[in-house]
Amino acid sequence: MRRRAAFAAVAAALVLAATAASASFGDVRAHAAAGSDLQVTLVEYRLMLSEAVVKAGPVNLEAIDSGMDPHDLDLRHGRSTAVTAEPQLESGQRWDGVVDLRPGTYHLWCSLPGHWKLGMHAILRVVR
Ligand SMILES: [Cu+2]
Repeated sequence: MRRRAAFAAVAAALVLAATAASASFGDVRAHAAAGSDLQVTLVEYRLMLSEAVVKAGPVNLEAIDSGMDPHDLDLRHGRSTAVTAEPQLESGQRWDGVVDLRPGTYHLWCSLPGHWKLGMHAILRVVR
C-alpha cells in the first residue's frame, strides 16, 4: 500500500515536469513568432475561437480537435473562392501553423460532410 502511494507521487511529479516542459516550449515558440495568436477548438458541432478579432498579417493558428470525431478547418476571405484548408485532425490532435490573413471578414468551417450544417462554422474579423 505504502509502495503504491510512493509510485503515484513519482508519477504525478513526472506529469508535472512534462507539463512544465511543454509549457515553456510553447512560450519560447510564441515569443519567437510574430503576429497574433488564434486558437480554434473543434467539437461536435461548433468552432470556438479564442479571439473574435485579430490583426492582419501573420497569425499563429492552432487548431485543436477536442471532440470525439475527426474534424478539419477551412478558411475563406470574404466572398473569395480561394479556400485555405488545414489538415484533418483526429480526436485529441492539434495542428499549429502560420496563416497570413488580410483585413476583412473570414469564414471558418469544418468541411467534413454535414458538419457546416450542424453548426461547425464561425466568423473572424481581421483588422489593420
Ligand atoms: Cu467537423
